[in-house]
Amino acid sequence: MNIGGKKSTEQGSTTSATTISQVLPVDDFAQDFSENLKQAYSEQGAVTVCVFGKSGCGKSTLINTIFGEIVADTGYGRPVTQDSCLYVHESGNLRLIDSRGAEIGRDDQQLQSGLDALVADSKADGGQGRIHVAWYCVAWNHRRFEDSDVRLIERLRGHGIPVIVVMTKVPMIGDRIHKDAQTLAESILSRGVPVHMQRVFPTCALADPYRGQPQHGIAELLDATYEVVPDEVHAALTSAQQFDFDRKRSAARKVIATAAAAAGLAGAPPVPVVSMLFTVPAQIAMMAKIAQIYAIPFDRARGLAVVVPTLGAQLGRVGAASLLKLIPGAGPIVGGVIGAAVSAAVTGALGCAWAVVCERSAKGEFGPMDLVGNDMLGSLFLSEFKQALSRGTAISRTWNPKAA
Ligand SMILES: Nc1nc2c(ncn2[C@@H]2O[C@H](COP(=O)(O)OP(=O)(O)OP(=O)(O)O)[C@@H](O)[C@H]2O)c(=O)[nH]1
Ligand SMILES: [Mg+2]
Repeated sequence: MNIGGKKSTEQGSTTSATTISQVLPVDDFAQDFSENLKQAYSEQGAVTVCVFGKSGCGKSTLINTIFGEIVADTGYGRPVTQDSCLYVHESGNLRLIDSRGAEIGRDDQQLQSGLDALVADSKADGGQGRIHVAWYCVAWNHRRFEDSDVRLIERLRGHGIPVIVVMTKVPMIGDRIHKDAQTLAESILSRGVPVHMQRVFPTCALADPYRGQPQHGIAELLDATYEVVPDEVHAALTSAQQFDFDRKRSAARKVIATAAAAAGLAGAPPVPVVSMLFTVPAQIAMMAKIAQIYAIPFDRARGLAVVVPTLGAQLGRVGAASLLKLIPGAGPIVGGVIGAAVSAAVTGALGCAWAVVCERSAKGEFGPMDLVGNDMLGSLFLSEFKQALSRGTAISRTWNPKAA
């Protein structure tokens, strides 16, 4: 039950900080967490998205809106072939192929040979580099959809790649898109191109408050992307995208519920309070998976995870039993031991509090890691942990950081 196999000697319902630091050695925790995190990242795989569109049509802006500012503007990526205009950018959970600076119509030959090279590569390495979806971007005000566009889409489909046509920078009033955008969408579809759902997805990735233009269409594009990519890369897509946090929360809830249920079973024989709190390997695996869902970079996740030993130390001061009284129906902690229901609630609360830390970090609320105050992080974590505990064993179902 204990991290690093160390045995707890704690018996009473309140314990000293020294006892907790023996039960929960910081170094052992960091080591175990790092190993679990490495495993979570290596198991997740990557989703491959290929983005086409004329120069300046808004590809990078769209990519940044959905995946965060990871690749599109700064990284040049690896050219697919010599003098290619397709670039491959790779991060843990995302492989992005950007037709940066390419002109469809002018660079057709290069684009097609780059595409063929990518598909051949992916077949050579057992389908690992398979392209899961192509976003074919057309700016609403280009007003033309040419034969070369049709040819490239047909080539993509010929390679078995689902194509989503994205119209970019589309002005909208109320729920009506600009009539010229509507006309262009109709003319694209009249060409009979084999595109997803036989529809065009109008988007505006960047709101323009001066013109009263809202951001729109991004959620629909993301939903369509989930529909076309294979199930086995949904987890990677959920981790990679930084737009729809409901999807991340829902994935985290599942991980928390599974770990809480397992802790309930594992905790069935009563165990000492503090050793139960944060020492179950399944809890560490749960935390690693949640960090992966929120795509927290490895070093940052390790830095943030110090909240757990910090909470252990805080509990040493306030007394673990007083905290466990927050759990509805927990009853008295007899002889410093707790049973299945409390184990499940503690694991659930730990997962919920950690997911809040991860979500706020992913949204950039904490700033650079060296400026993150451990006190601030520690008190956030403790407060979330308490709130989650007081919601009881059903927390994993009801947890929603927006409401917390
Ligand atoms: N208002 C508004 N401007 C946008 C939108 N999308 C892109 N832009 C602007 O259009 C310009 C070009 O956008 P990029 O995202 O760099 O275009 P790109 O397709 O990546 O261009 P290349 O990398 O050269 O092929 C930038 O000034 C963006 O700010 C949008 O949805 N709304
Ligand atoms: Mg670009």
